[in-house]
Amino acid sequence: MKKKIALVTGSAGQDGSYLCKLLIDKKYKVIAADRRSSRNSFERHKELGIYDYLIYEDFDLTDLGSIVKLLTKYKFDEIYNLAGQSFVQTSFFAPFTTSEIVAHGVLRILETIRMFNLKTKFYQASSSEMFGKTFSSTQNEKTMFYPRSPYGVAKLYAHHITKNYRESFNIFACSGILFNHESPLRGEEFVTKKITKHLAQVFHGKRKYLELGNIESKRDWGFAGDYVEAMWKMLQQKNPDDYVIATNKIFSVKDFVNECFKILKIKVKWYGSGIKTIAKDVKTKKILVKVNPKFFRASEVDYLKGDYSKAKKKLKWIPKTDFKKLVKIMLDYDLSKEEF
Ligand code: GDR
Repeated sequence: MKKKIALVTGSAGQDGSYLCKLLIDKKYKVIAADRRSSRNSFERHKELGIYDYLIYEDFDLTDLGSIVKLLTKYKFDEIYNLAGQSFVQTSFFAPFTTSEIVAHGVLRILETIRMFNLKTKFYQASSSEMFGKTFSSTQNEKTMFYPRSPYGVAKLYAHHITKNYRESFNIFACSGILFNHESPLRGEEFVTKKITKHLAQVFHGKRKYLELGNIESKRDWGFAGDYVEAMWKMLQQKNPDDYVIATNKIFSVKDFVNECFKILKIKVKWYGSGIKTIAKDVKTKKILVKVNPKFFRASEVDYLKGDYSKAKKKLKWIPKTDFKKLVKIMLDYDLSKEEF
């Protein structure tokens, strides 16, 4: 049987790496496309043992020529667009760049598919950040959007334009509205990885304390490895559609920190509130966590909890990794990395 060909943009990132592995395991020919500057040394691909199985191509979402060149070079069966500026905080300092990549980048791909009448299926990485200042206790595909950052606004444009091209030009285009998804391969700018890495360093005596922003913020945290399976499943359906992918459980940033201390068997006590919050080791009295206003955002998303019942029903997808297990695999990974 002929191998399916898939394109993964942003392949060097956390999701890109897990998705490439999943597609390789499913015997796809996988084209891994990244901006030259984000390619680094493909550490994540090496970590997952897929480096030698991928075909690497340069790709830039801000450059229409680069998109046309790549999309017409291969006959893709599936395109997964995971590239982009994915850090919410950065989007407040680089709103134009963020919009160019996150919003117009998607339009460039869709226009290329339309103009060249490409028979590919298309997956767009939408985000729970689009719900932002939500008024609903859980968010699903029908919940109103209220983005709270240039990143969230740009993602919302991309979400709507994907739907618009699906409806206007009959393109098989799906959006996965993914809630926060983490793993040992998560970038260090995101809070979960920062916590596990910095606490592993504290544990091994390489760092005095962990500094955080808003620790009261609540998220629905899942495992990236589970979530890429949902992406693939979306493109295997008869009809294109949009799906929320989440765990339907919420925990605060502080809960995440406390879970780490539990695993480390360090008893801590929290003192103060807001920017004056600290956590001290009960035994040694040393400060192990401090809140620093530097890490607060211009406007915050306080609470996100995803209702994934549509994905459960139609895709037969459920998250396999719960919060405790997720924290454990991330912390164990960093404890072993930081040991020497
Ligand atoms: P988020 O993830 O913005 O939800 O977007 P992030 O991990 O950056 O923040 C989660 C929450 O933690 C609070 N926080 C801190 N965040 C960071 N990064 N660093 C800190 O020191 C810190 N202290 C507290 C934040 O204020 C926030 O409330 C992620 C990204 O992966 C997006 O690309 C993706 O679309 C969404 O998840 C779903």
